[in-house]
Amino acid sequence: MSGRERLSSLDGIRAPVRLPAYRPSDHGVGIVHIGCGAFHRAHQAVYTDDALAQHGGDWRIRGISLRGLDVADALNPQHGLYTLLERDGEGTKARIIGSIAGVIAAARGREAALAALAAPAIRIVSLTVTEKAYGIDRSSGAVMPSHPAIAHDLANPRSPEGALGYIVEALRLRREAGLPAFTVLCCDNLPENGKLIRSGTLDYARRIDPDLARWIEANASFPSTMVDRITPAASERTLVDAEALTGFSDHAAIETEPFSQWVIEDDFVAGRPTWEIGGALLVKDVAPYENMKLRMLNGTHSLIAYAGFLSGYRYVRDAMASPGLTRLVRRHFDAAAATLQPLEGINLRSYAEDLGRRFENPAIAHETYQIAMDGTEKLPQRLLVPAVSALLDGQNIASFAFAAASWMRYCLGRDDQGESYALRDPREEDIRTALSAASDDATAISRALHGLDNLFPDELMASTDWRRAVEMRLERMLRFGMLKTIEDEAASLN
Ligand code: CS2
Repeated sequence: MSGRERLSSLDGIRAPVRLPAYRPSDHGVGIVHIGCGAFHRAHQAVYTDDALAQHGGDWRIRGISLRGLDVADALNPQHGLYTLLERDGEGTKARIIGSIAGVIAAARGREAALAALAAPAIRIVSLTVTEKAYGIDRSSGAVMPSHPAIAHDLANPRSPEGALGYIVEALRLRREAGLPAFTVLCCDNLPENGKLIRSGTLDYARRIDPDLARWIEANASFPSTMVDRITPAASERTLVDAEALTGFSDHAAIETEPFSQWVIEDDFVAGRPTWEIGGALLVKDVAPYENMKLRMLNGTHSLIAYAGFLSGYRYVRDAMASPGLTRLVRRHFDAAAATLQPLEGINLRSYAEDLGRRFENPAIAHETYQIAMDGTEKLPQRLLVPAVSALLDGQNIASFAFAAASWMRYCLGRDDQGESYALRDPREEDIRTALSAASDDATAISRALHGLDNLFPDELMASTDWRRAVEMRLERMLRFGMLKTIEDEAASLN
């Protein structure tokens, strides 16, 4: 870091840097956000910044980091201020966001985190903690007692560590204090995320205190949301550019693309900021938007991540410069779109074209390895459930099979040059155990990975067409390498 003064007020920052059009300290906190990573700062905090500028209100955000101290240590000395860089081929625009009031690192102060959640002014608790953090079984909606945070919190409900544990303990404290409940707003990329968190929260609460569970059911709400903005992890370059543009050193700067979308189920028990000011869409049913985004954007992202990483493409934009892989990307957009219901006001063809352009954004360095992380948490909603729908509707399953085979190839943990890498998946151990019992041919690998508990839907497990489609591709990947397999698969589309 340079010797420049640290960002900590709005004084001395000049156009073209955009400043909050309100005085942050004039507004109280109304939201607690759990998981204040780059995505939250590029997305919900920005919509809240827009709403505060237009309509005011006590809607600033207090962050809680469940793990780690970095975000709190970066943001607190800056009074929550940070620089958002929006990048595309035309250049980089900087904006200072003022909606975050500060961040509590739970690792340093569980009491402070619970007090923040139980504060009378809090009306919304939103979350971006990643798919794996919840510990909810997707098919039953119950919590998984073997999940580390759930196991800990069920045994120690008054001193929680996980997201659900914090929410339920905070709601217990509120009920005890005669305070109203709050809206729980999940902003992670999970299908029908509100419903899922609701059922996990209620199941967890029931195991501790059935009466509390009934109170939560009657008083809290859990709207679903679809969130979208491609936000790579901040890099040294992010910080250097933020400093050059603002004149201040900023340890919490982040970078993102110009595009942003937020679709929210309008079901809030105690009000909400006017997020529509920043373009959020408030609707009755988020599911069709969520499916579109998870299947077309995230599904294709995962395909690019596995096939691209194994082809030596470090960033999504590099993968998009490969003619073979882009053909497969476009095929995937079509295959995913074919599994969706029509959505009023949305043309899926133009949505796909926009996605292609977003993935190509030359100014966004989004690592394939970052997206490849946590595959077992991402595959079902992104690739496997739509594959079932394609299979049952007699549509072409090739693209889903190609993506699943790429993930399997990735699970081997070494690339075509023999270099090894960490899988970074919460089920890494299960994957390793399954593979170590299998021989190294495609059929055995595919059988072992299909056999992982609770991952592949039954319809795919039982389909010889599906299994053959995956195995055949995996076999080519093993024999000829990823680059050649992509070229051949793309050529076969002619
Ligand atoms: C990505 C998402 O890392 C990933 O798994 O697919 O983070 C993606 O960039 C966002 O959902 C875009 O809104």
